[in-house]
This record gives sequence, structure tokens and C-alpha cells, in this order.
Amino acid sequence: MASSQTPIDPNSSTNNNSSSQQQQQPRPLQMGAKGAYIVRLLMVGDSSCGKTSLVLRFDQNVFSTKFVTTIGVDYRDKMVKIEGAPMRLQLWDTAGQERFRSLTSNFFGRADGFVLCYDISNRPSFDHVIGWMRDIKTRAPPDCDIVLCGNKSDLDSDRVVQVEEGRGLADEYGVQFFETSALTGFHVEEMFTSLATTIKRRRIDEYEESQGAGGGGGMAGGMASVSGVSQTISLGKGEGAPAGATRSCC
Ligand SMILES: Nc1nc2c(ncn2[C@@H]2O[C@H](COP(=O)(O)OP(=O)(O)OP(=O)(O)O)[C@@H](O)[C@H]2O)c(=O)[nH]1
Ligand SMILES: [Mg+2]
Repeated sequence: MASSQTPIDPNSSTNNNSSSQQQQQPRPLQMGAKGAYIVRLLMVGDSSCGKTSLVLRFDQNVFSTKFVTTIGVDYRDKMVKIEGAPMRLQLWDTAGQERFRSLTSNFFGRADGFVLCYDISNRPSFDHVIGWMRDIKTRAPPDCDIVLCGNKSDLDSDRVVQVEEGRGLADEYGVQFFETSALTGFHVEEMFTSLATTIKRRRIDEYEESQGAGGGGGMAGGMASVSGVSQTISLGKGEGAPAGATRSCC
């Protein structure tokens, strides 16, 4: 697990505007030095919707009510095992503030997946999802996967964005949808695991099948699991029914 406030220069990225990426075939996932697939996930969305809090809940199982706005891009990584496949999730936690937009959008070109967040108690953050999605479509690889994430589901009494609106917008874009709470932990692990599983199936299993190597590359099937060091504090896991997940992909 690693954390840094200094972003690695992403400008060596490939971009979906290049004609070489117009093909239908998804790219294979890159294999890292330690035999784990590298999955680059970007956290995007308006400032204060809870991107950093979601990453910290997922990575370390902690939560703070203190708001420390992200400057530029923060980075963490987390090892997980998805259906038998070891994957290093690189979590790029971008700043939501407008003044960092040109910096953070430079990172889009190398993403494998996006967690596009809004705050269910903040209508503008939901309205801005369209703009975020436009940026992703413009700058990110066409085979990346996206999850739309309505965070702060614990603030139900302050809710201004209904679950159906979030799910409806996700359906329009054909992406996965979750409501989460970084505060309670509700659906946080499920959301990251679901995104990683979608990426794994398309970028490992389907790719290998298309190459005639057989599905899964010999990896054991089964439930996705998450491993790694986690620090537990006494905040209960969330309860309630899933907000639902729909199809993926951009
Ligand atoms: N009630 C509640 N508060 C949350 C939740 N997630 C985050 N917060 C609070 O919302 C504030 C902003 O959270 P951050 O995670 O820093 O927001 P961010 O999206 O990373 O913001 P930027 O870094 O500026 O883009 C903090 O005070 C958090 O404690 C949640 O699920 N429920
Ligand atoms: Mg942040």
C-alpha cells in the first residue's frame, strides 16, 4: 500500500483520440513486476463529494469528518484478488476543484476505470456529472469502465438526488451505479470490487478468449475478494439493500 501527494507525470499516456484505438478489441491489462495486473482507477467528481473519503474507507477502513481538500492528485494502491486474479488497484484520487481541472484531466488518458462521484445531498454535484462524463469520453480510452457513485447515502434526511435519478442517469450512459457512504462503509467495497471485476472480465478473460487462450487464463473462478492491510475503527458497516448496479463500460 502506498500513498503520495506527488503525482507521477501521466503525459506519456495514450489517448482515445488516436486512430489506433478505434478498434473494438479492449486492450489487455498490463502485468506488473510482482505478477499482479495493474488497474488504474481514477476518482473524479466535484470537490467535497467524498472521493478521498471513499478511497480511505476502501484502503484503510477509516473515516474523518475533517475536510482536507485534495491538491492536484493523490495516489494509493491496494492489492486485491478478483476471481482468482491478483490485481494491483492504483487509486488516483483527483482534486475536484475547478482550478486543478487541466492538471487532473491529464491523467484520464491512461485510466482503466473511473469512479465518478457526486454527493446525494448536493444537487450541483449531480448536475455536473454530465460535464465529468463528457471529459471522460473525450480524454479517456474507449475501453475504460465507469461506475457512477452517489456518495453520502447516510445523509438521507438531506437527500436532494433520489436513487432513481442516479440509477436513471447511469442507465443512460450504460455504466454501473452504486450509492455509497464513506462514513458508514455502505457499499464502498462492493463498488470498487464490482468495477474491478468488470475490468477483469473484459480486459483479462474476454481478451484471452479472443486470443484463443481460453477463458480466465487458468485462473480460478469464484467470488471476488479483497486483501490487504486494513485498519479498523469502530464504525459500523452500512446496511440496507443495494442501490443496484447496471451495465458497465464507456
Ligand atoms: N456524511 C458523510 N460525509 C462524508 C461522506 N464522505 C465524505 N464526507 C465528508 O465530506 C467532506 C469532503 O470529503 P472528501 O473526501 O475530502 O471530498 P473530496 O471529493 O475528496 O473533495 P476534493 O478533494 O476537494 O475534491 C469531508 O468533510 C468528509 O468527512 C459520507 O459518506 N457521508
Ligand atoms: Mg479529495
